[in-house]
Amino acid sequence: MTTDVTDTEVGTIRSGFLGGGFMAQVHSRAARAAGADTAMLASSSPERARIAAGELGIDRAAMIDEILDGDVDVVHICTPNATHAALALRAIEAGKNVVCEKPLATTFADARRLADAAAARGVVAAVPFVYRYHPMVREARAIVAAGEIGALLTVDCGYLQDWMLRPDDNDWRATSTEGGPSRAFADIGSHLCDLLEFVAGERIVRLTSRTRRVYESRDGQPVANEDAVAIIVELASGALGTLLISQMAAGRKNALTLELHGTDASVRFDQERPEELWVGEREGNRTLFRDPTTAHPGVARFSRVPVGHSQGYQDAFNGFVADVYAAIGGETPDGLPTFEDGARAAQLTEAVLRAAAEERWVDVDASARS
Ligand code: SOE
Repeated sequence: MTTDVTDTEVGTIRSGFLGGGFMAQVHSRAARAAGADTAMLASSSPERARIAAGELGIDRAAMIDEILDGDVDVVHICTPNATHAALALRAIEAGKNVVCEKPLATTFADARRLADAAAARGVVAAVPFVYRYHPMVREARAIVAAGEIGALLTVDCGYLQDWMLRPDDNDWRATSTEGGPSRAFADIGSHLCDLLEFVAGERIVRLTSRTRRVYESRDGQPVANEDAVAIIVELASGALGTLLISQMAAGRKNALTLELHGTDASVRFDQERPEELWVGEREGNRTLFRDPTTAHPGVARFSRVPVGHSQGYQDAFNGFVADVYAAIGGETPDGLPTFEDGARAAQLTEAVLRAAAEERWVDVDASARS
């Protein structure tokens, strides 16, 4: 078990950061925990970069070009959604490894191009679907993969927040120019679908959806995308399920829940209680707690602190960045979310919007072709 995050030191990796907000803070903490030099940060202005570099403990502020063309091994893109595609392509073309915040791009075509460009250039290119790094998510995935729930029948999943509940709650994500055509789904539904497919070990093949925009404007700004999405999904095995995504669910702060029902058992993960995994059976239910000594093979490495000391979101992020840096060092860590997964999320986003607009079932793969 890795009890000391510096065990995952990757030596002298030099990291650059584009953006100076909350996600840049999370990324830079994880980079330092992985033993990297957090060398440079660029933001929307030189002054903003200077302030953010000081607040986040980055060696120095820089201009974007200085980072993309400069002496860094990996670029962390933590800027508004609409800027991701161009910045990620620039970094790939400069031969940099890239960690790009989700959504990777606001269209599937752009996301697909980025995944292909990263593969052609031979750089490590990752997207932080970090909920994969909670140990009890990996335990759920191992239980399903071992056939311990039997054949998957149904799924009941959700991702609920309330930070956009009030009419004056606003954010760059709500505008089409910076946020893109989808907000709630692209921002958090993408996490939910990634985690569902990751744990279930199979893909969503068809879906139908309805979206809802509650306020046409926020804080005097027109709103261009959705607050909530209700989705019915069909997976490759024929399993059926419902997904509810909302950023206006009063009292729900970051309530990502995943429940899978099989012919023998069910499992339920609740991101707000990440140390636990519920297992349900006809003969009775039980709650598993994170414990590397009893975990399934391959799961123990995700425990980063001793049992009984709760692990959380930043620990999951630290595990993700440590795996990115290990991949830069030539390793192939299991379950690393790459630009391929970012492209998948963009493909699902377009399928969800198309199903809602045309009020019909959509074949996910086909929807991306037409
Ligand atoms: C806001 O919805 C947000 O910060 C997302 O952008 C993150 O991806 C999610 O993990 C938490 O909520």
